[in-house]
This record gives sequence, structure tokens and C-alpha cells, in this order.
Amino acid sequence: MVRNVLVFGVSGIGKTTLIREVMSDPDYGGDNKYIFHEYTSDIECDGKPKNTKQLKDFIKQSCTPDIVLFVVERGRILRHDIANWNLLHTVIEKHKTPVIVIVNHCEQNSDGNLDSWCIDNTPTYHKSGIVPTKFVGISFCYGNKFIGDPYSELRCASRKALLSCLSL
Ligand SMILES: Nc1nc2c(ncn2[C@@H]2O[C@H](COP(=O)(O)OP(=O)(O)OP(=O)(O)O)[C@@H](O)[C@H]2O)c(=O)[nH]1
Ligand SMILES: [Mg+2]
Repeated sequence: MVRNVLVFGVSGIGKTTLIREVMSDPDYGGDNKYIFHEYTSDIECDGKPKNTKQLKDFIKQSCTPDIVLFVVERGRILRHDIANWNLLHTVIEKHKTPVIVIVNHCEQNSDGNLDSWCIDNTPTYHKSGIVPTKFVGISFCYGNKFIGDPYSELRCASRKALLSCLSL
């Protein structure tokens, strides 16, 4: 059965990059298994009814997600992350659909462990009301032609981490 994957987050957070990278992984093999649906949610904290309607319409037109990848950026936990989390849960039933918080831009972790920032900050997320099925740190940063590609291992590890989430 095909699984619908909703990739949800603010603009420029790395949703398209993430989808493209996962689909290009040699182990992906999911052309008949997964359909990715990208939803950009730049919400005004005071614009809830309109945003809820937009998201409901999107879900009605495209999919009822089997899993949600909720993409945020490593760094401070921002008000729009909390607002987006609340928005998502006006249309997604809590505890029924797995929601994975994907923390992007983890190339900045000094120890090279993609998950370390998520692990350190899980209590803060929880305090903010963001309590996902799982946290996963990723990075799809690219090198440049002068310094080569120091991030390829991180990208590879990120693809594998995402692939292992998709079947949750
Ligand atoms: N440094 C860094 N850059 C990233 C990472 N992931 C994505 N980017 C860059 O962020 C930029 C935006 O990425 P997109 O994938 O287009 O973001 P998006 O969420 O699809 O954006 P919209 O479709 O406009 O909402 C691109 O230049 C990516 O190369 C990351 O983990 N680290
Ligand atoms: Mg995009």
C-alpha cells in the first residue's frame, strides 16, 4: 500500500531538498511505496482560522497523511514552530499519525553526531508542547567547488535516518 508522507514546514527550511535527497538514495526503492506531499506553512500567529482552512483544503485535495515529517531548523525553538505544531494538530489526530520532528541544518553540531542537538533539546521541545513520535537530526548542506564536499557523509547518514523513519 502506498504511504502518503506529508513534509511540513516554513518556506526555505529544506523540504524539497530533503525529498529529493531521499528519493535519490540507492536504498530508496520507494517509487510505489511513498508519495511525498510538500506543504509550506508560513503562518501568522494570529491567522489561525485561515491557515487551518488552507491546510484542511490541502489535505482534502492531496492526501490524508500516513506519516508527517515536521521540518524545523537547528537553533532556537521559534514561535512559528510552536504555532505550526498547533496548526498541524488541528487537522492531524494526536497519537494516531506518527509525526517526526526533523531538525535540519545539523551540520553545525560540533561533535558530528546528527542527533546530538535534538537529544539535548528534547526537554525544551516538550516544554513547548512539541511532543513528536521521534526527533531526527539531518543535514543536507553542500560543499563548494573550492573546499570540496565535506558534508557528503552527513547527507548520506541523513538519507538513511529519514528512510528508516518512513516505515514508522
Ligand atoms: N546549510 C544547510 N542548507 C540547507 C539544508 N537543507 C536545505 N538547505 C538549503 O536551503 C535552501 C532551501 O531549501 P529548499 O529545499 O528549497 O526549502 P523548501 O522548504 O523546499 O522551501 P520552499 O519550497 O520555498 O518552502 C536550499 O538552498 C538548500 O540547499 C541543510 O541541512 N543545511
Ligand atoms: Mg520547496
